[in-house]
Amino acid sequence: MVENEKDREKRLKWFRDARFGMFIHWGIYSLIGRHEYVMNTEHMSVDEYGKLAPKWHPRPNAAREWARLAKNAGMRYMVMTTKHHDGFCLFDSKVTDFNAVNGGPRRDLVAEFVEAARAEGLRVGLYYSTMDWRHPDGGRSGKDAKARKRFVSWTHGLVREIMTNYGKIDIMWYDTTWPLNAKQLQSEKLNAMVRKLQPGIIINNRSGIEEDFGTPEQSIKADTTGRMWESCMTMNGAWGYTPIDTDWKSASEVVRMLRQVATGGGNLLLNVGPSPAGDVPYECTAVFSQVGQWLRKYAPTVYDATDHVTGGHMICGSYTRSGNTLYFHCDRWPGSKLILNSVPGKIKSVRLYGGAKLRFKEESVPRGDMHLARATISGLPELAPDTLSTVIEIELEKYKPRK
Ligand code: H79
Repeated sequence: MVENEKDREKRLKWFRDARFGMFIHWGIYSLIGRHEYVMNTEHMSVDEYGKLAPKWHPRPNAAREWARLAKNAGMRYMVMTTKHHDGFCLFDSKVTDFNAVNGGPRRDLVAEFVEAARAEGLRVGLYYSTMDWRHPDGGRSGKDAKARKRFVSWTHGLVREIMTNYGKIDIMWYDTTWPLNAKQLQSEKLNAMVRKLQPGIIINNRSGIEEDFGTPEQSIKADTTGRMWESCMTMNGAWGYTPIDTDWKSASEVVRMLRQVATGGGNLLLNVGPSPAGDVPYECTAVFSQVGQWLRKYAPTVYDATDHVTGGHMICGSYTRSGNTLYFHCDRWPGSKLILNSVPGKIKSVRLYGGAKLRFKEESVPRGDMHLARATISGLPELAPDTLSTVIEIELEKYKPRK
């Protein structure tokens, strides 16, 4: 049955409102600590790589700490890798032996994850990469029809397991289909099965079919067609545990990314690569707690404010908007006076978000045969009240979208 737009929007409602989620990349690659691609980048054979599995002994229920961190950071959902390109399944499986219950952990890590996220009231997504470096048919299925038949049936079997064994799942997060296209992978049939097993589920666009939402990776790029989107970003440069990469994002960078996704009506799925034991790197926990603290004050300026506000480029920051209220997020504090160009409407009042009213002056600056609008807000504190980002709330008489 074809779903109409209204029903799709109903299904997507919680996701559109979620704004912020935690991505978890965890697997036997975490033991090496050099990126989740290590099997590929260091040319490890299937046998050599497989020897890692029995060596993995993560702490029981490590996911509970991740879920508490996520909740405290203001995140509303979590997505975890159930199988990355290396083929190791973090869940109990009858389809493959290469799984967490059969060796190493000897526990179903997906079950632990789902239980932990639910306990914190978070929505749950499962990541599954249909690319597979281990399965003998994984690579050759691109050209060999017999291999493809086996590999596609194997893949559908694994997806069936994760969509069957853990109760309600909110997001199906596919990754790379290489070497197959959607037709070869029979993605239409695959996703029909997923929707039958999980009515109400939201599916990303990486099974080769557009489905419910777009997934810009390592970039924040709004979809301006109204289609839902979610940017996934790493905290350092890798998804899997890579402590040698110390180029961590700061709390202000995360707050800025949140404002950027809010402006474009999308979500931020921010990644954590836990250690083999299941510990979240300190550099992440520190940033998450600062972001959470900021969000407790400024939540409405990013969760409930969307819509692209087209103002001229400004060095101090940028807007989100809710109705006739603009929120100017100061990435760089201007000192006692803030000058805004091209405010989209006549200003009624200005205040520090959650604080004192501020003076303002509106001018029309002649330029050739045009008049350019400039607003000067004064009486600001010399130093930024909030170091991560201070928001100035501007109430307009009526928001006038600029072309
Ligand atoms: O799971 C994460 C990535 O492993 C996966 N998608 C996210 C969510 C992904 N698969 N493929 N790609 C991303 C693009 C591949 C980039 C690569 Fe590379 C460039 C692979 C080899 C060169 C980056 C640099 C990874 C290894 C070295």
